[in-house]
Amino acid sequence: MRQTWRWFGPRDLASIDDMVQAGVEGVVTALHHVPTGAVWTPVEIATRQQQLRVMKDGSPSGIEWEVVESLPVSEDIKKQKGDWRQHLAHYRESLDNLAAAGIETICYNFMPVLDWTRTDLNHKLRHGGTCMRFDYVDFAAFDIFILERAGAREDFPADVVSAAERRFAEMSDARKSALSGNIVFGLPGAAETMTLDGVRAHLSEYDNISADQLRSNFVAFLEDVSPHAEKNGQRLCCHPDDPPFALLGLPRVMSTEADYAWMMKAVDINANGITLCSGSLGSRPDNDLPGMMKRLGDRVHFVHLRNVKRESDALIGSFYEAEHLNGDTDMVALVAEVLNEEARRKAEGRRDHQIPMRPDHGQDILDDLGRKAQPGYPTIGRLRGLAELRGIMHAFAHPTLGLTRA
Ligand code: DNO
Repeated sequence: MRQTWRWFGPRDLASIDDMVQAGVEGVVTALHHVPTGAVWTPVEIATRQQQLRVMKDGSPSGIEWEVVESLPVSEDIKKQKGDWRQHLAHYRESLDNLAAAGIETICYNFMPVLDWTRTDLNHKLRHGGTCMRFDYVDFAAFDIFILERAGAREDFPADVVSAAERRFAEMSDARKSALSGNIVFGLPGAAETMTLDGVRAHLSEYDNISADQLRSNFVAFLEDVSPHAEKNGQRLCCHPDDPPFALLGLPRVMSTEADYAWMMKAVDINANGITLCSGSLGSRPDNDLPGMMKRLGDRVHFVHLRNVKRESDALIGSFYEAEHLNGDTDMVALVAEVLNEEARRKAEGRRDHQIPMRPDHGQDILDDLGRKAQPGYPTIGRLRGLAELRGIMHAFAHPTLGLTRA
């Protein structure tokens, strides 16, 4: 596995020097400042590449931009409205420009309106650190009583609705606005940041878009861009819905193994692949991560290693972001499957036999606390995750265990 690290650009509190000290081998980044739908020009791409190549003292960093996360898909493309055809042309052009700069792995997602969603960004843990959390009752309280979305009540089980009613009655104004902020104002990497009215307007655009319609729009996107990526020697990889279930009445179509199997079949080429995010998928008990890696691995082009702890046995429920080795996903079994897949590809002579992974998210611990990094992206918590994952990889690579690191 290629050990990569997400970097949000020059304003990221984790610097190039930090990444080098962490032993990172490659960088995951994006042109976050370019509006969704616009072309990523060769100049902008080259500027980002240059920024990465130098340390504070001017010496070479030795690390390169290896994965794009994300080249965002516009709402117009998801809805097939407005400028969607032009946005597709821009997407292909951005892929060409990235290919010319030597960048082959491109992550994106197909979640309507909201990207990833949490209700708490600083949930206090017993050890004194903090993590992100998704509280289903808080989310229901937001949807039913703050956003006041028509039909919201019917989308939750009755016990959740009554718990949300009680929760909302006790909520301070400060908590109400923090909760709204956490949910809709955009977490790092999200393409859009919005107001409550903005969300209502976006939601109404999906009134007539069923899950099946969204799937068919998704296939149109894939049919357009993935053969193009294949021709360029690139690999697209779709990030799962986070959390992997429908929110705010919006369709979500990339939440389960069946969704991925369907997507791969819909356009059956290598460039139409997967970002296996163990944290996103892992918040559903019916997603078996090591099994998914085994069965879908042929087209897994990027891996996010992260763990969550589910707080109930229900299919949909609350969860928090656990330590990388401590949640509900068996991380050792998952890493073993990724290494098996790499060995299989190597034996086949595939040039993409090394799969980039990044330690995804991390708890805020030690000096992370109060440092106000991007939510979910503290330096020390992530470094701890990387170190733990690296330990597993290292042990598996040892000849006595019989798995070879590609
Ligand atoms: C959160 C991330 C997401 C992800 C996008 C991919 O940490 O996993 O923001 O980058 O959904 O398109």
